[in-house]
Amino acid sequence: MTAPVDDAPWWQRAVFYQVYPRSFADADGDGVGDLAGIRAHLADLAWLGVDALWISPFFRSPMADFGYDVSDYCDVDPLFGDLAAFDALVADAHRLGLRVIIDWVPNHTSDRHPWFVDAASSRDSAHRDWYVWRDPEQDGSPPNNWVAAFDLDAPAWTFHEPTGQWYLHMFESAQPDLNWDEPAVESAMLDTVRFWLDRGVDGFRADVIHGIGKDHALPDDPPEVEGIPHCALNDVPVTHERLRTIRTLLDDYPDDRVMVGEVFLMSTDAVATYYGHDDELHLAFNFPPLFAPWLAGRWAGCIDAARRALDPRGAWPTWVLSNHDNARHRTRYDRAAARAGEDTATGTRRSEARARAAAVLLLTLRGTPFVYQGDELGLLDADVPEDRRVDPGGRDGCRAPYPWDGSPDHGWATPDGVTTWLPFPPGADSRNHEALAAEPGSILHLYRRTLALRRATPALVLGAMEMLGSPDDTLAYRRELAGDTCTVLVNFSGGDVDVTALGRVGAEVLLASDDPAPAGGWSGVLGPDQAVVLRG
Ligand code: ISL
Repeated sequence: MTAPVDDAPWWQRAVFYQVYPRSFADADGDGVGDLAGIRAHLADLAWLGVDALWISPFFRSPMADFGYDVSDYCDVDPLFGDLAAFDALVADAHRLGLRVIIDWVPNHTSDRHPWFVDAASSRDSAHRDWYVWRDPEQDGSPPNNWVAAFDLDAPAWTFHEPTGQWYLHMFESAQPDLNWDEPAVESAMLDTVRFWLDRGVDGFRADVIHGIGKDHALPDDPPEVEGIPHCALNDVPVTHERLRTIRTLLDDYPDDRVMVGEVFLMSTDAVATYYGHDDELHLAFNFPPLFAPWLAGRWAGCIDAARRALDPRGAWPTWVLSNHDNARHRTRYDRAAARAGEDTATGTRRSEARARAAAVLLLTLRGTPFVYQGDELGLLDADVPEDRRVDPGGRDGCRAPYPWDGSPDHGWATPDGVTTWLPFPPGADSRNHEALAAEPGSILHLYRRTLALRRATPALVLGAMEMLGSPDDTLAYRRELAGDTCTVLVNFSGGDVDVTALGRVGAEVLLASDDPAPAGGWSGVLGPDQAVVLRG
């Protein structure tokens, strides 16, 4: 029975692949990736077997936050190409069956956006109210205690001498927050959405979308907020109204355009509210798994929290292990293990095995997975020497250029004297796309096999998910759709674990994270950091 699969919107069935355009592929040899570079490698992504790309910002930008400071929402920064290059990319992607979503940055603009330049020109300017301005307190201090995301010692406010007021910025001072209470802001930002929908994009990843509503009173934050800067909370009802307006706009277009929102709240219950009642975000990132260590208990908790928060709303989960803002999961797991006393020899052996098992976990949970570029090569974060660090948020390591081959410039065609904007990740001479594509046992092929298995197995895509009791340090779950079932077992420990009690000895092994061609029935014992998918 295939009807439920065909009926479900594409974004529930899809595996997304996040492209960070500065670091994916470079067609013009300036050491920074570009749209033509992405286009030249679309066939590699189709070969891998992902369904859709999310491309991080490529809009005009002074690059204070590497594109998340936008100075023109409706144009391509010359560093990345032009609108024609974007159109060509989308046309080729669609020909290959790949969908394309792009980043939308609605919370803030660049301070060089013409709107802010005008807003800062005088208190009476036409765009003054498009941003959040406040008078100083009596002692001259900022209006409240909010701190900026990348420097928790600095206020989220910058004093603008010429006009004598503070302006709000959740991030860098070069990223002033838009004031969505001003109707003209909402309508101008909706126009930017229409602009790209009309150009044929399949949807958007919306940056810190929960920021578009803010409490008018701008109250002080409580002293302790878990893991995030205080002003990132912004959990107010008006945001949901605005999301409903955005949703209506998207749903009025044909072909199921999607919006996946970055709701940077550490509570899955809170994130769930941003799906509304199937009338706000189609999808929302859920970040606790992005910070979860490689521990079965923590993962069981994340899975349970997502089910409890999302299922009653009929909301569809998302799963993310890595992105451009955080250390890659392989690096995170290795660091945590080293802190816990794992020795180097064991760590080296387990590192790759953990990355492989995590891939199988990511791609078999119920929900839409997002693969961060390079995770399919098992990349580690680059070691970026101090004199090459560029990001104000300290996130350079996970943004290292993608190594395409084993040549000295790893396929980046940089002329003599030009270096890539960041150094390559460790071991790129052998850990690169070309080398791993030539090796059937590589992690790249494991991703490809798992993606192929997903496509061939509707239960893994849309099936219900039931957790099965399993020994300590392991997770076991069954996926089921219309009578088709398969079972996923994951071992989070560095030793063998006997799972015979699950009664699956002899079952057909559809996939094993450490073995390209598992033959015969399952033994009932999970190897160290091994994940397997069994039929039935
Ligand atoms: O990067 C972080 C931690 O190092 C996060 O707190 C991050 O700031 C948060 O996820 C919001 O991220 C998004 O908006 C930022 C931009 O710098 C990030 O790259 C983007 O993903 C501001 O636009």
